[in-house]
Amino acid sequence: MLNLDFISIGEVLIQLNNISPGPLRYARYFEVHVAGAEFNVLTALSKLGFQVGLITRLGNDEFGEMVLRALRAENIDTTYVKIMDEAPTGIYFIQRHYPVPGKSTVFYYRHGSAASYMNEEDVQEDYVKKARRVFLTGITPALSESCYRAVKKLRDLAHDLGKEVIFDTNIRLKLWKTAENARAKLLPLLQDSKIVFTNKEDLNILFPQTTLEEAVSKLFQMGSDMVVVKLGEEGGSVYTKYGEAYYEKAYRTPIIEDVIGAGDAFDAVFIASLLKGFSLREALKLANLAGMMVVTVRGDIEAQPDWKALEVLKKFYEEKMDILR
Ligand code: KDG
Repeated sequence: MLNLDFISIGEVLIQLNNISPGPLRYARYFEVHVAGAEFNVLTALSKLGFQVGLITRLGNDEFGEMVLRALRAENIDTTYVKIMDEAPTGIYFIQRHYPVPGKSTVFYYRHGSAASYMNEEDVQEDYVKKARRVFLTGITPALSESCYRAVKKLRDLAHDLGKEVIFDTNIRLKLWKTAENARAKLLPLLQDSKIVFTNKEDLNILFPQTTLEEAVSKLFQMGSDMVVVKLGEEGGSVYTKYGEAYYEKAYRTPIIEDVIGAGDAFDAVFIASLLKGFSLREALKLANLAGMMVVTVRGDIEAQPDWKALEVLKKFYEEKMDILR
C-alpha cells in the first residue's frame, strides 16, 4: 500500500527564466525550468528522503508532458495528476535584477490553465488517508474559486482525519488582486495549521495594523503550534506557542542568480530537520543554507540540497572547513 509522508495540491508551471538580467522587453533567450511552490517543496522533501505526492492538473500538451517527466524524475507520486484536453499547462516568466538588483519579478500566464480548473473532485479521501501530513500554500486557493474549494476540502479532510497541516501563507497579490480578498479567504484556511510559514509582508496583509509579535500570537490563538517568519536575506525566526523564539541570520553567497524558490527550499529543509530531531535553531540554520543554495542558480529546484550537500555547506560556512579539498 502506498504510504506518503506529505501530500500537497498546487499548480506546476513551466518557468521561462530570462538568461540575461534586465527588463523582459529586451529578453532574447529564456531558460526553461519546471517550478511551482508546492512542487518545489515536495521536490526538496523528496531529495531529503521523504515519500511525497501532488494533486494537480496539467494540459494535454508538450509542457504538461515536461512537468509529468519532472514529477517522475523527482519521485513525486502522480496518482492524482489529471491530464485535461480543454486547458493548457500554465507558464510564467522571470525577470531578474531589474529594477532592483538581486531581486526577481514573476509574470504569470496561467489564467485559465489546467490547474486552475481543479475542484473538490480532485481531492479524494483515500489519498489523504495515505498521507501523514498535508502541505498547503496560499497560492492554490488564489487560482480560482474551484481551486479554493479543493484546498478547503483537503484542509478539512486532513483535520478530520487527524493529519498535520503545514501552511505557507505565500500571498501572491497578482493572483488575489486585493489584500482584502487574500485575507478573507486565507484566514479560515489557516485555522489549526500546526506550522505556519510566513513573512512580514504576508502578516501585514493577514493582520493589518498589528506588530509582528501580535500577528504571531494571533496565529497561536488560531491553533498553530509554531510560526516561522522568513526574512529573506536577513534569515528567519521561529516562534512556538510555548513562548520559545529564535532568530538565525542568513548566509551570504557571492552569487545571486534568481531568488525565486528559495523560500520553498527553506520550508522543506526546516520541516525535514525537525522530523530528524534537530533543534529549532539547527533547523533554522539548515533552512537558511538551503535558501542560500537556491538563489545561486536560475530555476527553483535544481540547487535544492540533499542531506549530503547540507553537511558540506554547514562545514564550509560554519566550521570554515573546505572538505572538498
Ligand atoms: O515559490 C516559488 C514560486 O512562487 C514560483 O515557482 C511560482 O508557484 C509559483 C507562484 O505561483 O508564484
